[in-house]
Amino acid sequence: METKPAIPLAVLVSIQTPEVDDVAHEASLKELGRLVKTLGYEVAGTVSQKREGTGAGLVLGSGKLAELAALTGGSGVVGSMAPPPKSKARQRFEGATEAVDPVEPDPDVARRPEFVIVDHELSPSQIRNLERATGAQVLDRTGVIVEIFHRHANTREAKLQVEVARLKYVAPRLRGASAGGGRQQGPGAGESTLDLDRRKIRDRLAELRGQLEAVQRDSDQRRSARRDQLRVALVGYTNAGKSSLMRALTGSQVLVEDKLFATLDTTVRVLQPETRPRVLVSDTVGFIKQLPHDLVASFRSTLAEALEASLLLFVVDASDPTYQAQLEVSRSVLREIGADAVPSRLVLNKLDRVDATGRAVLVEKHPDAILLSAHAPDDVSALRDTIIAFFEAAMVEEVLVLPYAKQGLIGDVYENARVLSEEYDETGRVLKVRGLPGAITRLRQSLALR
Ligand SMILES: Nc1nc2c(ncn2[C@@H]2O[C@H](COP(=O)(O)OP(=O)(O)OP(=O)(O)O)[C@@H](O)[C@H]2O)c(=O)[nH]1
Ligand SMILES: [Mg+2]
Repeated sequence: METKPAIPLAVLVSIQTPEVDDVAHEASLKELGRLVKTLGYEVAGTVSQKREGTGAGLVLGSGKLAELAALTGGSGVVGSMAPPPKSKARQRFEGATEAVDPVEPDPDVARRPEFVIVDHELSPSQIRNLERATGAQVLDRTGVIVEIFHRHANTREAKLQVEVARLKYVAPRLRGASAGGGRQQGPGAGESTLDLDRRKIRDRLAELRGQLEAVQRDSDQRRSARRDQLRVALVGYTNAGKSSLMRALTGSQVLVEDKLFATLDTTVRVLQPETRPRVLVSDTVGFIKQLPHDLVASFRSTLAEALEASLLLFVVDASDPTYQAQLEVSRSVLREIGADAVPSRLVLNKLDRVDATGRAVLVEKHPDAILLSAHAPDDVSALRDTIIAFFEAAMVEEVLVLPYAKQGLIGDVYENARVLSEEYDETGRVLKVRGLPGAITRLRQSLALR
């Protein structure tokens, strides 16, 4: 008889430190809930505590810890000799592929949450202590995000990048496990498997990096072939509506979903209706609060699309009460990858969900922003006009001479510039063109070669 595996239950844990106000705390917790749902778990409860900071060894005070343990069925104390239920979480990181852990049904007791998800970055010993006290598997925010990326990655490049980030997340946690594990398992025993694990991880990382380099060379080439084209990139917080705008602007069928990190791979499509020269639009991976540094680093090449664009459309969900914090996060990620020098326009999306008062506030706060709804065709068409106007302003008009011996290059000219007029004289085809200065310089160079 086949039984459907039950959806794993998870308890969220959050600590509100004094510098975090109630709105931000609520929002963060709500976001964590959505992340956990994206992972395929169901949120069974929440334990929050106001604290000065997270203690070195324990995340929660003893009272709250007992409250949490009552939910998960753990002892509520760290000092017990019961070994942590470790490994399951670790095994999953080490390559087990099943999407959800099957849950053993126990008809006698109500199902207990088997995951504790903490809205903070935890040290390896904090994870271990919490696992001991709760009897559940513990994941921190980073662990959840890394895991989501792992499940959603589609292209070879994204898969390789995520595996690198994942191994880098696991490695220090293994190291942490040695400190406590050695004591309990007797001298040497834990240590040697640990060394083996670490060596395996190092070897695998080296192998992955080699593969990534090869894949990235290919994508660099593809990008370099596009370098002179008119390019605009949609960037911003996850779920802001980048892919929705991408669809509306390019008529493409990219994935739009009301979940976090729906998009992990960059897609490039032509702005519709097509212009001359055509404009390429890229949809990119979204950002999130506390995006693990390794993931930022490993998505550098995906985000290179953003770096090389002439214009960034900075998409924000204006209907979200915490949109300003999201904006800040996105800005800092872009700074981190060095894209803050690229000209950008702020796009305040989901305006259909903002009332008149809210709109007035937005206009006042962000006088230069484009306010729109990705679902309103008129708004999208106005955005298209703004994009075109941006490129028009950057374009120059020049005359190129295409020698008779080089007629084969005409396609290149048409691809990268708008041909305003064509005449023939004794030197060749004389073309008056309009395009970006960089594109025209490169065309001139290729016409002058030999
Ligand atoms: N009401 C409303 N909903 C919108 C608008 N734009 C997008 N959405 C919804 O917001 C959700 C997220 O949209 P996406 O386009 O997938 O967002 P994204 O920025 O690509 O998200 P990630 O790929 O996860 O980073 C979807 O449910 C969309 O239908 C809008 O203008 N108004
Ligand atoms: Mg998307």
